[in-house]
Amino acid sequence: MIRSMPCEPAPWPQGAAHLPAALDAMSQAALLAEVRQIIAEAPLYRPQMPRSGRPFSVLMTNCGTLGWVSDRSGYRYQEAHPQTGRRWPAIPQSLLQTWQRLTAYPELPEACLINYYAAAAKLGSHRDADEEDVAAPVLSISLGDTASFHVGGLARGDPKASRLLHSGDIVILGGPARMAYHGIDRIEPGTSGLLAEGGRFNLTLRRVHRPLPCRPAY
Ligand SMILES: O=C(O)CCC(=O)C(=O)O
Ligand SMILES: [Mn+2]
Repeated sequence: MIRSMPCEPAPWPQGAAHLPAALDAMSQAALLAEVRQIIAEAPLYRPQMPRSGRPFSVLMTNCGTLGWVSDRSGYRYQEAHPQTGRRWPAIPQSLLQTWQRLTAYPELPEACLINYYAAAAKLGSHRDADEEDVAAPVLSISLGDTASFHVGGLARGDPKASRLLHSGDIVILGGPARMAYHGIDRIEPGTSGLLAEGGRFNLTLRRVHRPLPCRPAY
């Protein structure tokens, strides 16, 4: 029996964009060096699920004026690393420029969540829903091993479409897809030589607060 192979990836909802190879090899290496510096100041740690305290399979840290954290008391943004108590390092200029180049949003992101996926790590289907400003898109960058990423609709049970995200790819969830369910189903170990230790980093840039309304100039 001859089975036809799909030529096109399954369509994503309007507002969800996959930009393959958005960063070339040099930009990926430069960004990775910046991520390593951030981790030296703000070490990766293992977050816990609200209430149960069950550990995430993904390790996390942040840069920016705010960082996203999760522990027994819930999900939230805070100004300091939960273990060191120090403020998060600044978001690198290169990431702010990527945001400005690829989003039409007039304000800069305040938070950059850095996830590290070892071979067996995954991230269950969820919405990025802890931000006050949902007019701003979420922009995320993949570095390292390939990952299978799904996007669904606004309800958990809506159909999902998966794509492989390679090192240097960027995903934007904005407009009607800003609150879409999404997640990482698996990592494909050994598919990238970028990280000496293997695995995958994902950097998610988010605007948290709504921009302040313009004040009249008296
Ligand atoms: O790793 C990814 O590509 C997605 C990460 C994500 O959705 C998140 O951290 O909220
Ligand atoms: Mn997310």
